[in-house]
Amino acid sequence: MKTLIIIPTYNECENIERLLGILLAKDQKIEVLVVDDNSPDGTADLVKAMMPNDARIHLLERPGKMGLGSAYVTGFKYALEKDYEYIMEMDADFSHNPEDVPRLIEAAGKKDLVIGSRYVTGVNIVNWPFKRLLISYFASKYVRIITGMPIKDPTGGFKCFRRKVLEGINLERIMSDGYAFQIEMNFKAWVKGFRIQEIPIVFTERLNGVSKMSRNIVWEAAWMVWLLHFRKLLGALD
Ligand SMILES: Nc1nc2c(ncn2[C@@H]2O[C@H](COP(=O)(O)OP(=O)(O)OP(=O)(O)O)[C@@H](O)[C@H]2O)c(=O)[nH]1
Ligand SMILES: [Mg+2]
Repeated sequence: MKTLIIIPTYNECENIERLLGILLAKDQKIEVLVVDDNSPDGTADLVKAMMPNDARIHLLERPGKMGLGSAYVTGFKYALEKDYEYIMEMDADFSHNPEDVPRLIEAAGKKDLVIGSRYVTGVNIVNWPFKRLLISYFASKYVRIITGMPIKDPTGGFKCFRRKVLEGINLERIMSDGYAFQIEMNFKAWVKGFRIQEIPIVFTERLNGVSKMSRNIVWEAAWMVWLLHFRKLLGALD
């Protein structure tokens, strides 16, 4: 059964080649899909240069920076058109350790959605300023209290979905883009009764390249949890 690792990129020229090399060397059943938003630093060109050497590298190019959530939705649709059983989300900046990929896939063999979690065993984050850590940690608690969803790291972006989860969620109706995108996917999977498991990972702040995340994605997440909660109560979650 094949795995597709979806990697959204925006200016990741310092990371992408090395990351793809490591991932593809792990297992022949692993393929990668880079969803690049016309990165000015030429990330897509580096991927294209690698493609003739390995048929397991795929690339979707979008005309401009359109956000993380829509990049993943595009990647999910691509995966569902093909025969992938395991579909993963992963950042390009090595915050997610490629060495953890086999563990996530293995766990997904027995579950429907596996989340690489920073908060199962204490706080596993390297190199974050204390303030950012506090925001993330309490945001996770806030999400849990309002939605009732029993997930300790609802905003984490290192995940493995079984195909049926993505088939069971209406991808046209995904509303959010930043941290809220992760919450929304988890919430919709949870409401549908899919089995979710968190496994511990260590998250390391990026060493190369710059962050693309803005302040307002925190606010998007803050109100999105209420929207999701009330839609569920009204039976209007789709
Ligand atoms: N295609 C696409 N990829 C994006 C976009 N925004 C971010 N990314 C990618 O999504 C992943 C996560 O973005 P980051 O900038 O690392 O966000 P973050 O991890 O919250 O921020 P840092 O802690 O600073 O790394 C990276 O692989 C980015 O290149 C976007 O608009 N489009
Ligand atoms: Mg990052």
